[in-house]
Amino acid sequence: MRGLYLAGRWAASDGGGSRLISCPADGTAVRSVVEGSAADATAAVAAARTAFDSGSWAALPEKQRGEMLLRTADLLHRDKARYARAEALDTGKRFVEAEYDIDDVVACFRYYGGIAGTDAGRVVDTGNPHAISRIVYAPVGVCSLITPWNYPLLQVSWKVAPALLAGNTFVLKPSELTPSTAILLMDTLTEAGVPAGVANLVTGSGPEVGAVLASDPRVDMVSFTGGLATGKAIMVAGAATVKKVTLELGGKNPNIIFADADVEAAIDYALTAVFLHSGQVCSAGARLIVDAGLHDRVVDEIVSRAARIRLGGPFDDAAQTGPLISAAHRAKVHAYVEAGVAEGAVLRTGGIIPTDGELSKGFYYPPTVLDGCTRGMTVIREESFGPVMTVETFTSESEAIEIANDTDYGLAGAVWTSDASRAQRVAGALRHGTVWINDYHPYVPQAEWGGFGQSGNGRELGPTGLSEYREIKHIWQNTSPAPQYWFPR
Ligand code: TXE
Repeated sequence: MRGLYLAGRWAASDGGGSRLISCPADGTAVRSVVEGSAADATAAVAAARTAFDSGSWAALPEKQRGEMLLRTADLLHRDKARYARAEALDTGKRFVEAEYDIDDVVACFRYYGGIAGTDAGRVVDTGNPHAISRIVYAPVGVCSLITPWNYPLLQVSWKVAPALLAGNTFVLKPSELTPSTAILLMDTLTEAGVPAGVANLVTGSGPEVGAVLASDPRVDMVSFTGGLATGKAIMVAGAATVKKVTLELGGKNPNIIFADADVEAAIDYALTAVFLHSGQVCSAGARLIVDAGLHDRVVDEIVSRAARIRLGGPFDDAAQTGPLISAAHRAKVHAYVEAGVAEGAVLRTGGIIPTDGELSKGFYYPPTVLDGCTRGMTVIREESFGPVMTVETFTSESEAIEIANDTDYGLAGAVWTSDASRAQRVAGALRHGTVWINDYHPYVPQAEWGGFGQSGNGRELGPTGLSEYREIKHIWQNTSPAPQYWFPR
């Protein structure tokens, strides 16, 4: 049984237990993993601290660390089927989607491996001929990396790759629901040459293991992706020792369709925006905001297509999307739908938990459309993180922008229009970290990802995603020191 990887070795838990991981699609047992204890988390932090303080990892030329990331990418590609299978069984998502995810993980490691050694800081022009002033980078130190269950290895890769490139050591805690690919990754990193103690893993729960990783004084930085409430708790826990904290906490993402949009494309993408991976996507376009004049045409068609989406398990070739991650999560999603209806929304399709046949074995929830929504409703304000589309309407561009920005979050959004000026105007006005124009969901590891408002702090991916794992240092050298006698002799 695995789950605890400390100082380059698989270890037994100190006082912890075990957890059976089962597939959300049908409840079949996947594997037993270590349910780590607080003592395990403390030991992992100690291992990462010792490795960091030895100085040897940070002292390697960045290029060499980059080569290890490139090797990691190659090994992940080699073992793609194994990784995708593990990911599909843990999450219940379709195997083919899990394969896409592993491709994205490979791309992330390749990106960070590829930029190694391309930015060593800068020389500052001080105007002083007797001074050399340089800006250089140093690793932050020991990083706690805490990740969720929706895109398990992808979320891990967005943190692990830049953390390693920058010369940090880390303790990774994947979601207790989906630890399998994080366990596999430890062996892959070791095979790629990452030295003992640099990469450490503790599987287990948030309150037990995560809380230690967020508060241990020997941790310099916490990078977290997950829910808003947990993100706030992590900030509080880190405050005692002023840790650097970066957070990605989801969103309530608007998808705006103007009357001049390519309606067929907008409808097609609106479905993917929110129903992909059954809505368990931080950037899911859950809020459809449509021109009032287009409402009936767009919503009728979306409702009819949503009702035909086929649910099924990872290896069901006919399935178009999978289950939710857990019974508890499904209950939460359903409660949001019920709250919406209670607050006046019109349930157009979905909203009923399947109780017959194969689907009754898993945590399935049907694609659901709530029409006639207004801004004060709970289902508009809070993230359901399920296959739930809400529909709001507008009658002017400024109203569309106002509705889309009326959220505590600010992760992502889209605008559909054939008017290039309007597209740029609206994209510029949206207070969201990613804006798609006539598209939804694409991202590349070269471009930053993260949110405004309560969607989080900091950015992942791109050069900024690397900067988050760096301290910035100014080195000043006086090349010909001579007394100044500010204070007389
Ligand atoms: O997340 P948690 P949950 C949102 C989504 C979802 C909600 C709750 O709306 O419904 O969050 O999901 C660890 N100290 N997102 O409860 O608990 C936990 O073990 C340290 C958005 O599953 O935040 C796991 O590893 N760590 C999202 C990780 O935090 C703690 C993706 C995330 O779990 C901890 C997932 C603690 N006290 C959910 N408590 C996104 N941004 O993409 C828990 N954890």
